[in-house]
Amino acid sequence: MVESKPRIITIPKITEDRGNLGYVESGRHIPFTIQRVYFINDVPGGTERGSHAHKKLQQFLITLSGSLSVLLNDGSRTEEFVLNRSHQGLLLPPGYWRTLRDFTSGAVVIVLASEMYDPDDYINDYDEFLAWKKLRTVTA
Ligand code: T46
Repeated sequence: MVESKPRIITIPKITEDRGNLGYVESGRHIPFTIQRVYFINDVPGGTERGSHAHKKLQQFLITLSGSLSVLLNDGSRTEEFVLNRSHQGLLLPPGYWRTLRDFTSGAVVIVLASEMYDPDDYINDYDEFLAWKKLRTVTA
């Protein structure tokens, strides 16, 4: 089942004198099978990333180092999530216009994704996104 609301999920962290280890299992900690992993790093100060929505893709974002903000807009309201803990991640369902910003120097975010990379899954225009949301509400 595809969850409809974004939420923070705490993942297991094994803390030892020799350091920490965190892990994520498909179906146990996140509600999808991981098909792809990508990461974002070396983001210059003041840069924004994202500014698009996905029709189908589910993602789980974990900030391994540093901090960043994720703004999620559902077509009517915007919610902000600050990601700054490596043992917590943001479950990001499809159907949200996302903006990533306020990357601190050295921030690294790893993203676990439910699908392979598919440019056709992206909505890159905000008005198109609103129209797509409206259509979904009518047909749901
Ligand atoms: C998202 C946010 C959080 C690939 O070739 N394969 C991939 O798996 C990805 C994710 C990207 N790319 C290429 C496509 C572009 O030429 O890498 C380039 C940069 O991608 P993009 O401009 O989409 O990067 P962001 O940071 O704006 O968005 C990414 C994800 O694409 C998107 O799904 O939700 O991170």
